[in-house]
Amino acid sequence: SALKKRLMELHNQSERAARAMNTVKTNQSQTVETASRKKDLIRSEFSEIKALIEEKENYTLKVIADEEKRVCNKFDYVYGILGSKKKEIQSLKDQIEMALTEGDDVLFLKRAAALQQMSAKDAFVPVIEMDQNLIQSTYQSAVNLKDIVKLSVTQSKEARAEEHTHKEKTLYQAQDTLRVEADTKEKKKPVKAAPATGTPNAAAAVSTKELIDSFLKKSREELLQYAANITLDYNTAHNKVILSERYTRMSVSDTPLNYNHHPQRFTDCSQVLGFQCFKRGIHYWEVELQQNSFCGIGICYGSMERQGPESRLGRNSSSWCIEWFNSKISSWHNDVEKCLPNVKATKIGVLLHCEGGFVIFMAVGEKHNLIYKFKTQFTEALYPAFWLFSSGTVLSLCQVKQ
Ligand SMILES: *[C@@H]1O[C@H](CO)[C@@H](O)[C@H](O)[C@H]1NC(C)=O
Ligand SMILES: *[C@@H]1O[C@H](CO)[C@@H](O)[C@H](O)[C@H]1NC(C)=O
Ligand SMILES: *[C@@H]1O[C@H](CO)[C@@H](O)[C@H](O)[C@H]1NC(C)=O
Ligand SMILES: *[C@@H]1O[C@H](CO)[C@@H](O)[C@H](O)[C@H]1NC(C)=O
Ligand SMILES: CC(=O)N[C@H]1CO[C@H](CO)[C@@H](O)[C@@H]1O
Repeated sequence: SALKKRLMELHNQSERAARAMNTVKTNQSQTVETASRKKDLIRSEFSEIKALIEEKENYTLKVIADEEKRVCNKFDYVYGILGSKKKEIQSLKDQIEMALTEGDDVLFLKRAAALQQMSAKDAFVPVIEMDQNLIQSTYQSAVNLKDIVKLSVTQSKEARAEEHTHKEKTLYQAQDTLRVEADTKEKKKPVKAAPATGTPNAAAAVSTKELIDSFLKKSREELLQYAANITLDYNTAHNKVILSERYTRMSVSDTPLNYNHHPQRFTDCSQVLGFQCFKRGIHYWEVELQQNSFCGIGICYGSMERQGPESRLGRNSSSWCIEWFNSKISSWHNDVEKCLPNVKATKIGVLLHCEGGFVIFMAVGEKHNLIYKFKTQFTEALYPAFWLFSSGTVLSLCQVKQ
């Protein structure tokens, strides 16, 4: 009966295997179903996206077509007028020719007198053209839409890449932790406490505020006393950022440039840093925006990441910036965005006070010139930093004469 028991066991085992097979099959078909449902949902999301874009395309094309029609109608009208004018002139010409063949002198003189009175004015042709502002802004709206789509598509690509590296990092960290634990068990090393970075007290906060206010009251001439000449650091430039005019002008290339590999180079975000860095003192520089649909001006620590979505200005704890995103202006630090009122100025002043622990962004030449101020305790040297996204964006560092 040991054999019977064995048979029982085998019977039970086989039943278990059969059940497991069923589960696998059921789970497989469930997976197929779930995936197919999700794919349908994604398809419908994308067809909605495409419809929205197509609607925008249709609308944009219609704006141009309407303008074309308006101007063509005018051309037709003027052409018609010119046609009847031409007929009028022709008939006058004919009448004069007839009169010249008149044999009877009296009749000729009479006719000539009458014809002298008649005149044909030159036809006036008005200037007719399409509204260039309308055409250009309509085209620009399409370019902006493209930039937004491009930006969000590349960002989700970067986020996916980051997810993978993050998983790897976590794995390494887990291994490191095990190793560290083993070490401490052996050596019983005391754990060092992290240095305290206590919040500044109220008195200090008040004096910082006063200090900032005193800078906001300064005229541009006074600020220029702190002027720093800044040039751009080629080794940090992303391979779509073109540097020109002796490293003071930056723009965006449509095709990747063949910059050599460098550990300081941005690989994912089209950014570049200044060559000069500031650890102490007060520094002021100005940046001219020549086309600012998508760009950012800020400062960062030299230790800021150069890879992955976190290397974008303002998206980490090591950088502070103002960003122009289509028609929106925001401040960014530590991945926190604050929307700001629009500014017309195309020249932006940056005042960095290292010891005071603040950076002020100002609209040069505007009455209320404050765009935004960040207050913090800087712990490392700071570099001027720039993000340039859309093609056509040009930023120039103003060289200050002293
Ligand atoms: C086989 O399964 C039955 C009921 O499912 C149980 O009573 C029995 O003890 C099992 N036999 C063995 C040998 O595992
Ligand atoms: C099948 O699905 C169930 C419930 O979803 C789950 O508990 C089980 O682990 C799955 N089995 C396999 C082999 O994937
Ligand atoms: C856009 O225009 C095309 C052609 O006129 C038309 O077939 C299509 O339905 C329009 N799309 C939308 C979303 O309005
Ligand atoms: C900045 O550069 C300009 C031109 O190269 C020079 O004339 C000026 O003295 C410099 N200013 C400072 C503060 O270094
Ligand atoms: C390098 C760096 O500063 N990384 C930080 C960027 O900011 C996020 C939070 O927004 C931090 O988690 C990162 O450590």
